[in-house]
Amino acid sequence: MPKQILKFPKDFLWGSSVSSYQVEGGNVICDWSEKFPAKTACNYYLNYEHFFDLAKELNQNVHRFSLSWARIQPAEGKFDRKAIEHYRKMLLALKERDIKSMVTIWHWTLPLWMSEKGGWENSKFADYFQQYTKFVVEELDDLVDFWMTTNEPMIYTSLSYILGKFPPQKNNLFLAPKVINNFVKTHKKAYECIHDINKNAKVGVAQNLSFGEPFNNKSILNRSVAKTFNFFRNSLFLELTKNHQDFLGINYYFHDRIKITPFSFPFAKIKNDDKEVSDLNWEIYPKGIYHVLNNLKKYNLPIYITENGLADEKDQKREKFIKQHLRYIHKAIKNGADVRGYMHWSLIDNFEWRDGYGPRFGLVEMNYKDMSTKIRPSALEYAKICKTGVLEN
Ligand code: IFM
Repeated sequence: MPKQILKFPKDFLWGSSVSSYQVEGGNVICDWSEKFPAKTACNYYLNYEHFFDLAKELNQNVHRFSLSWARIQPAEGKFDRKAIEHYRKMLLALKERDIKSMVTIWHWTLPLWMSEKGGWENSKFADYFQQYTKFVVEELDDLVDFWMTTNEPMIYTSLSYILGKFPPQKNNLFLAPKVINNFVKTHKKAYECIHDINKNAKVGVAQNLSFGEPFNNKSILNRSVAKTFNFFRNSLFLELTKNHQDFLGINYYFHDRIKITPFSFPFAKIKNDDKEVSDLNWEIYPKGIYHVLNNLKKYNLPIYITENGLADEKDQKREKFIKQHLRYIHKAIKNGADVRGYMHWSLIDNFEWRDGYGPRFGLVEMNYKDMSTKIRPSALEYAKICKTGVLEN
């Protein structure tokens, strides 16, 4: 394609995302910590001013981070004032730097007491979550620009209850409907609770959406299996919660080509082209974000890309990755998708769950030995776009 100058809307938000367990450190005790301890992680809990300075230096005007339920409510009925005051300080530090805040109330880790009660399988989960939400929103709302109740409900359900990879490590497909139903109930209840406290609050969920397409477009069977895949993977949660979202938070990483063979039917095999991949072997498919965004136009809601990124230790692919995704986001905007912001995953290298500290997702490199940080060259390129709102591609 010839070189183009693409201008993003005037008030477009530019930034990056992190989550508490992946960056904070401080040996927090939760359902992950015994088997998969993050230890000191990036020491972000104590060193947040340094990371916010880096975000500012990189011209970012929005920062997405999450609260640690385990720190804020270490025991049932017990809220820790020190922890909540700490998060107030963080929010004030963002305000001082003129960086908007997007706060995820729950990003994948549970306090031990909640997981001992069965976590997301507990039929009263939404009530427990509402108590926690009420507390944090009453304490922090005056400083928060956007709330997100939860992160990637469908991915969590699949990794924790179907594939058995994340705590509580269950392999039971039959538990999935119960967990998804609890996510829907929990989100709706939290949404209402936030709006009872502040009727003008902006509330969403970070949803990980994939662009799923049939491997063989000519086959009716393949097309209908791909449609079913898309329904469960991308639409189900959205459809069930669409009246309880003020904006759509979209995490985009994946493109799936759905292939069926006589041996795989009725289940589809996911087959990718894998032409270009990240360090985690995830296919890089920027065009998919365009299709994902186009499919969201029907909801008539503002859209924020709340995650998009890749593991790329040598920083050889990140600049191109960002620019190509932005190009397709721009195209989707031109085509009517109301996209209002982009948050790269991630500001800094961090604890990539079961993959530990190997994968490097950061715009900023983290040296875990001496805890020093180094801005990667791609981050400087992204910073130019953040500053001007213009992509020269
Ligand atoms: O690191 C995760 C994040 O916690 C949720 N979304 C995907 C990221 C990359 O795997």
